[in-house]
Amino acid sequence: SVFEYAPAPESRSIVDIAPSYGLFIDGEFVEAADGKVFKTVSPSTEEVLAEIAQAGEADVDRAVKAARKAFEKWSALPGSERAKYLFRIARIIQERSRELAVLETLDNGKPIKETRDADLPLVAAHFFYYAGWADKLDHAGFGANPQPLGVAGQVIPWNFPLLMLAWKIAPALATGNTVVLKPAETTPLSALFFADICRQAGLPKGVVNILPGYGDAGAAVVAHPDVNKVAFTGSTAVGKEIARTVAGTRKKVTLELGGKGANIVFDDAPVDQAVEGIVNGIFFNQGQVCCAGSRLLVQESIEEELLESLKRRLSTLRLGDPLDKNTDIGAINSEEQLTRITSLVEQGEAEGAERWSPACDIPESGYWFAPTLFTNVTQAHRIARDEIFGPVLSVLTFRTPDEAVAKANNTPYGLSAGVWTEKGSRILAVANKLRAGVVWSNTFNKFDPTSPFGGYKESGFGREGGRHGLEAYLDV
Ligand code: TXE
Repeated sequence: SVFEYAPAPESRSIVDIAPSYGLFIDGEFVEAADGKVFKTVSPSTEEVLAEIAQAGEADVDRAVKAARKAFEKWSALPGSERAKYLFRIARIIQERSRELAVLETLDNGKPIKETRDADLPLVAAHFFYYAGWADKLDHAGFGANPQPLGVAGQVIPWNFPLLMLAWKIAPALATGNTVVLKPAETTPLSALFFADICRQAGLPKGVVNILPGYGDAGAAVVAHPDVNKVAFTGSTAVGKEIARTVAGTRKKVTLELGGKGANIVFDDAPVDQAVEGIVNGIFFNQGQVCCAGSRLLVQESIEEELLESLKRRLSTLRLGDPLDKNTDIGAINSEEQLTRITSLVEQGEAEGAERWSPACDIPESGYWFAPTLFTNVTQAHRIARDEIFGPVLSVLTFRTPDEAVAKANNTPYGLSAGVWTEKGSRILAVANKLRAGVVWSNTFNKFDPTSPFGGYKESGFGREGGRHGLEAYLDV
């Protein structure tokens, strides 16, 4: 029975990383067809963590075939049976969450405080939530007997490796689809650990296949003729390429892309609370968050007071070893990302914005970027327009609510926004005018599996999470 749960053997103690890992295809860890491997490093030390089999086109084909075969039986199971597997996966994630949190922190560079208190609880919550839907799809408002699509090809990024996996895999399995998932090249470890959890949960072979590799492997998953649905989270440029690939096929697609979220602070906002929200909005996960509040729009009359308290607060942030539970700011995920952040910040300075960072010791090895604040920013500056995806906040001001809304919406993106004010009527009036998939009020970066998440405009289309997240995996 799937309810016979055996705890993890003692040997699998925290941070027991093997020297090499295979691809996970049809329930087995295997080498890549062409024998290729790549290395994953710890961004905080640059130490090699493990060697990983690198998927290519032949492996994608093999995985899709396994997923297709598994689909016949998996989709025919009663929803209540699929739910048991998902509940079991959720429980094992909880049981093994310390190992997973450490692994994620090592491979990604984010603080253990975040993996332990945010990523892992949300990952488990996602599986619990969608497990609950598996036998209630008839009641989801989609009509009687909604049907799964088939094989879902899923490509995910490195900023929330395991959480993005959960957002993709949990609804796919609950609805009776099978999965071929490609994790990001810089963060394959937690997805491979998850593959092991699937085995531990007794999930039938081929229902979940995990193919670490680079963009070419992602492109092969997207293009495979026997993939019925594509789900992608990543850059807007790759999202557009994927949209072009699936155009003219019968594949369904959901895209969750970049953002340039505005955090709007009105003069009646509780300043201390707003400062916490601003810090959380842009420094959580080193700002490598699609819905980050990367633009602060502050009402002119309180600019000085707010910036003063913000700078004071930034001076208390602790940057360093992500495994230290007191660390607030960890490492940037990769050298490439660090280069991208650095070059945009240099452009900000070159365009005349004023750069400020608190004093902080940057470790000698690893990829680091100090929390950074830009004032004297105009809407034309690149740091006000481009997604930086790093711990960099651009501050702009406004006088009236209409001006705040106009500036907030002045971006090709539309993923998130925040509104800080004591006035309930203003929250509703402003939120309804913001072209963003999520608007938080007097808080920021609050996530919940019951709530749909996704973008307007170039931030993508389709929703993940909540009842809406089921829609992307069903024919109704
Ligand atoms: O993303 P990519 P990168 C944004 C953020 C960041 C920038 C670049 O602004 O600075 O994108 O990051 C796979 N077909 N976001 O280069 O390349 C790739 O292997 C199919 C926002 O890391 O989009 C990885 O698994 N797949 C974002 C995944 O796509 C392809 C999160 C994401 O990588 C592919 C990440 C292709 N042609 C970056 N090329 C968010 N929305 O949260 C690459 N991939």
